[in-house]
Amino acid sequence: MMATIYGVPPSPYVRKTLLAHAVKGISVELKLTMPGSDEPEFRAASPFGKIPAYRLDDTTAFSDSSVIIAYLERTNSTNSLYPEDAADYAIALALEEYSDTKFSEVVSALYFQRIIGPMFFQHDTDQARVDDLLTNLIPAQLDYLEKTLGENSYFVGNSFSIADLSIGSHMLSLYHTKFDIDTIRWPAVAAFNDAFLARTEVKEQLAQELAVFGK
Ligand SMILES: N[C@@H](CCC(=O)N[C@@H](CS)C(=O)NCC(=O)O)C(=O)O
Repeated sequence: MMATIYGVPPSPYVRKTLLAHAVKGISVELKLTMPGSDEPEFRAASPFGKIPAYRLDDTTAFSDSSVIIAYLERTNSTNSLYPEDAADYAIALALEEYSDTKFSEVVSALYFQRIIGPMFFQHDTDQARVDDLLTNLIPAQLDYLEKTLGENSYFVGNSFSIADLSIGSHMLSLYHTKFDIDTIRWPAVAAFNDAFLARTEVKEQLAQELAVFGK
């Protein structure tokens, strides 16, 4: 039986979950659901109305992108997203956690100000907030990511992991905002971003999102 994801593709956490399925070559049904929807079937999977939520069958459902992807890995080890080495595994999880909280906080704020707010909530842009995000808050996180990547192409070890998937998923929000990743200040982050955008499943995901935005 095919599992169901509740959510909308431009949510960074739904995006991350859809991409994990694509990386592993697992089909999944997407049931378009807005955050906060009070649809009972969705709320049974996500009591607080957050997307993504996930349903395996009539009786088993749960939410949170990290949880869904951890489940997926247990059921299908193809293209594993978690490093084998215990220390690398911990570091990858720590970067996923960082990305889904601290990095997401500033990126999602700009994404809301520039794209989601005006498009879906008739929200007027707060220019002072945008300026602070562009000049201070986002650059500080890109400095951290640049230092973390160093000379490497992946955040942990020599292969694509949950850390790259999570950071890349939020970078795709940044891509929508047209934030310019300065290649002089952040060469490794810019190269990581280009490589992420060049992945087949990311290109397909992006096309799906642009369709939602009517672009
Ligand atoms: N930790 C969660 C975060 C999910 C999340 O915050 N989703 C947002 C949409 S991008 C949401 O549903 N927000 C509505 C809310 O918080 O009530 C995950 O990884 O899935």
